[in-house]
Amino acid sequence: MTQGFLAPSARLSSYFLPVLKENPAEAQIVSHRLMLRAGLVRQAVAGIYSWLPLGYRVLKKIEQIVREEQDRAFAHELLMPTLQPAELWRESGRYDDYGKEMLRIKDRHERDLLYGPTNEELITAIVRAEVRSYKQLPLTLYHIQWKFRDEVRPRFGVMRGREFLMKDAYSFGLDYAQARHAYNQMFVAYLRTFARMGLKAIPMRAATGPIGGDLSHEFIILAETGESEVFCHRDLLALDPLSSGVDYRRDLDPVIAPYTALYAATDEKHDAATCPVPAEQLLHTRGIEVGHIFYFGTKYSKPLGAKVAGPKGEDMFLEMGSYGIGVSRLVGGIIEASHDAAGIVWPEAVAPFKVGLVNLKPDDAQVTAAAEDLAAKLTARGVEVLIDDGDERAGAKFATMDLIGLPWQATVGPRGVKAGTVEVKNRRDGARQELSVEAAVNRLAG
Ligand code: 5CA
Repeated sequence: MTQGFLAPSARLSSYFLPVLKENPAEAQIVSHRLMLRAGLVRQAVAGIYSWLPLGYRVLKKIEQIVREEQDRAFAHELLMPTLQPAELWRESGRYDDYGKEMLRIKDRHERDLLYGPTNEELITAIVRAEVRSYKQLPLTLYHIQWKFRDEVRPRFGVMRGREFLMKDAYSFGLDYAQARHAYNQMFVAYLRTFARMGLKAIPMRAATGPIGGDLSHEFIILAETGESEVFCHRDLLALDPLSSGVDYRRDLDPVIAPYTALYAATDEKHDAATCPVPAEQLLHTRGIEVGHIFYFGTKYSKPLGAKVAGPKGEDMFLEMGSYGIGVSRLVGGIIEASHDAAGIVWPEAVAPFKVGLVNLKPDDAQVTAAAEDLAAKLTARGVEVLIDDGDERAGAKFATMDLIGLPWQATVGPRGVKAGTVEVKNRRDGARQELSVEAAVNRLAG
């Protein structure tokens, strides 16, 4: 369906889609190569990218799925700035701990600022100033904002960038029970979010690193080119989080139990000696971390003094967790999981357009009228269409369509116009069908 905030259609003759015929030498993994070749991004400087129109549409669609599932789980969206005052990070003790990964900036008054690598301190400061009573809890807030981490080795394009788009949520509860419920809500929201993007993301017990705390899960999609080494029970691949609805107010332990009951761990947590899974059921592979959730109790609320009056009037420090999704990393991750020799194969939910409409003879008035008519009928049905009305030869047009990976291709040419038909091709399985215009519209709008 058309997403109201994105243009419903575009014409290649006037679009900005700089595709590359050759593989760029600097790209080591397939998603990075394809993102450059399909004109999705261009590097500004190491680890920092501009999002070109086609790539930006994918980024926005991923962002929107993330947003819908956060909202459904009772998290509320806000927007914090990219720049933060250093004082807050001195309060938590992380200003020095974070080391060279943090980009430190001085303003004209010599005040220390930093480009946020994450937002625990800033959100805690907001909540400590406004939330005074246990009656205002529990509360989960999130934003989708650019982060900066001066990674030693930015690589693999948007997968390990220095500037990257993250969804980060923060939960505030009165006690462990509230904090744990918020953790479970995000656990389930993550399962649904990644499944909607056509991904199998497996939650794994993980180390907590600089965010801290003692309970954490990474959500990892399996891919040979992934940076993490992972071990998990094969049965995890068979679970489908979208097979039933979910009530986020209810106890969610039974919903997450099928996932947490099966063994899954990154190499940091895996121990071959104690691993309970028999070798034939253990999957040992690599993966891409697309999300990470943490419960860390009062790690930030205590040093920052974030407390509320409890039911008996006593001061209680807020019990917190934080929950990240790598929105820009997901663009690369989805391509790693879904491509073939000819190019990207977008899952429909995140495709920049649903249909690529190839006009084989733009200088033929009848063919062009038929192509325009089909485009108008499709957009009227809410289908996003990229119309190739350029004058390249047919082979080059089809190669570009395959490369950019729109789920469907519809071809209008002189032969079809005479017969009153359109050729419809599915990008994933390559199946082609000659359909009447009406049948084609119904198929593509279905
Ligand atoms: N504050 C917590 C949760 S909000 C946090 O920052 N967690 S994180 O460090 O694990 O990052 C969350 C997600 O951002 C990761 O799971 C990953 O998908 C993404 N991410 C982290 N670093 C990068 C990077 N350098 N490039 C692209 N994405 C990244």
